[in-house]
Amino acid sequence: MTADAKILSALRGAGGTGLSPAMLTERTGLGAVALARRITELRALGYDIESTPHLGYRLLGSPDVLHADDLLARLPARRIVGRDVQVFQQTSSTNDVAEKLARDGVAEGVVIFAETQTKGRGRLGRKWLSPTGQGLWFSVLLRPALSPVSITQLTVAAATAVARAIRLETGLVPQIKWPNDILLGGKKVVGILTELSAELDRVRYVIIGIGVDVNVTDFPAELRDVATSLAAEAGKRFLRAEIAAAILRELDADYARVVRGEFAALAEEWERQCITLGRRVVIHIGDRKLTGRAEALDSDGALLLRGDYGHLERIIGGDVTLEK
Ligand code: BT5
Repeated sequence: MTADAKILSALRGAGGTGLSPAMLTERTGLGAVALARRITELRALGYDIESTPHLGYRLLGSPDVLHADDLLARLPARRIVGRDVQVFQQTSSTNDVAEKLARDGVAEGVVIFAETQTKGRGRLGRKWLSPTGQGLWFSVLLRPALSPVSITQLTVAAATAVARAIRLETGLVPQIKWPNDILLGGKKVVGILTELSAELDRVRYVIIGIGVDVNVTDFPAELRDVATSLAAEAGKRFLRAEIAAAILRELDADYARVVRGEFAALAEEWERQCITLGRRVVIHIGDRKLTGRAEALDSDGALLLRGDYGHLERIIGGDVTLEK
């Protein structure tokens, strides 16, 4: 842990009680001079750190900025997802940054955030809007020992984890639309883009890119009817670092479940929140158009579609429209 992460984590742990300079020095292992310097820097970043002779240091407020040390300080000690966190002010796409790290041989678990993306993307080259400072635009690098056909398990795990984190942090009740959308009130609030590099029977790495509209208030006209944000649904803004940390904690837990082979339990939680299953759907896959009833997930995370003539088809990707 970096010095800033240690300070923030110690202060957060102490809550309203505060910590004397001596205790903070002891908890962080920093000397008094270094500690004072770091506190000045953190205040300059917008952290409201009070210091009084009586209560010592207290963290009264955090700014709505993404700061790698702050995010690290909010994560559990033992973890894979969020092992390392990097924050960029601007990138083309966080998936591109993560991919470069993957090719350089960086270990799994690193998470790349950007305050904005100039080329945020969805599936099939679609654009992903990433307004500065208003959402969470990030990518997680993973190296699971899964076969390429099972990779949809990770998209399902990611959607389940993000939906759970949103529920826990905001009280809102998200719905999942197979394979990669999370909706609130029928509008998209999260998009997930899973990209992988694989050989025939072995995954080299997977990058899970996640976009969460946290405090986006002003969507462009073409998205207004289809997109929403946590703030718009809850009627109040959220501190992005809190939502981010909750998502990383849940992602870490669910990634561990997939790696341990406990996908079935995860899929049950997913199915309870899924609005696709049991519905008549139209699925576009490239030029193909399929219609039928979305019946279930299979053990790899693929969607089983019961076609109009009774046959069962296994779908691993595509654009789903729910029929009324
Ligand atoms: C997705 O694609 O939903 C995957 C989006 C993944 C975005 C993350 S952000 C971090 C990482 N870095 C990236 O470059 N990407 C990932 P798809 O299912 O194809 O949906 C794309 C469609 O969603 C667009 O065509 C728009 O209609 C809509 N859309 C674009 N921006 C949006 C936003 N901010 N909120 C809600 N909907 C949006």
